[in-house]
Amino acid sequence: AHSYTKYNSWDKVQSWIASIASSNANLISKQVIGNTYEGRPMTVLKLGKKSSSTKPAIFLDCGIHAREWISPAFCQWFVKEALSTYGSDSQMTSLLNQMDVFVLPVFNIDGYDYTHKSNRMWRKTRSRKSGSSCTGADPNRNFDAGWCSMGASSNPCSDTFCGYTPESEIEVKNVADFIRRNKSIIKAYLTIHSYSQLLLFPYSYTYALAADHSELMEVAEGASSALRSLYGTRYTSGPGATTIYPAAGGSDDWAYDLGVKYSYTFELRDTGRYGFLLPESQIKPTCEETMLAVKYIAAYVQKNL
Ligand code: 0X9
Ligand code: ZN
Ligand code: ZN
Repeated sequence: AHSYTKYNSWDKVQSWIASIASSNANLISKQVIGNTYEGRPMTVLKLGKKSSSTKPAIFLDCGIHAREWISPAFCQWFVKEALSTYGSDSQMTSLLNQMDVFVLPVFNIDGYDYTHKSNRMWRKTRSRKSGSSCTGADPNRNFDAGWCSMGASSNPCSDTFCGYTPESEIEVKNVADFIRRNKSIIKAYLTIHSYSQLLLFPYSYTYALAADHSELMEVAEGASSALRSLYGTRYTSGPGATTIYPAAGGSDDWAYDLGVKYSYTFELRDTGRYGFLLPESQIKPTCEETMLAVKYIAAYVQKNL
């Protein structure tokens, strides 16, 4: 059965998506934005109170990298918390009254499924191309942002293979098309990874500072202190290139250059003791503390609409 405190297989996440949407029709609608390479439907949940006018929105995705299991766990937690606190938590109520939150619970579904069935440490998509014996590209090197210029590999066998062209991975194309289509309403882009306890923002494809560097840093610092207030978990904030490493083709840089100012990459727990193999006992505390950071950013965005 599905559990918020376990790492659910794709089959369980998929049936959870169907049931949570059908039992909360007042606050959730869903739309398929395309299929993965292996044909699985990519479903975006739209959370928010229905309104006659178009609402500004936040886009949240999880599971770009297959082995980072705490990430899809967070998106599921976020949906549950949003539904269960709407009407009682004043911030969540006001957020979902005024804005919509688009949630893509698992971005790289084929890879996620593969980590459950074959190779726990798989990172990339599962696409194949004739002429190469290696499978998959790194979806976070496949966006059209300084594509493959640094911190990415053109070797199809590398874990950071940038793909044959920008958006060659159908999952990346589906998400990029969705964000382009909704560009006028999307005010923030949040993407959840693990691990290292970092809150990153553009740029990663260059050492140049983003035009909004100071504001992005201030909001990141506020979000990190909100996160720390619960269990003392320490996060470092900063631009990707200098805070983790330079790496082109990432979703955060792409969204920012498209015009989505509040673009952040979370690297959740831990700092390496368990790494990608974070025990299930840490799902609840990790998600609860991360909620505070996400809600901090959402409140800031809402206040500055
Ligand atoms: O390398 C990545 O894609 C991310 N780290 S991870 O360990 N989860 O793989 C960091 C992404 C930071 N942003 C960009 N490089 N654009
Ligand atoms: Zn990642
Ligand atoms: Zn809670």
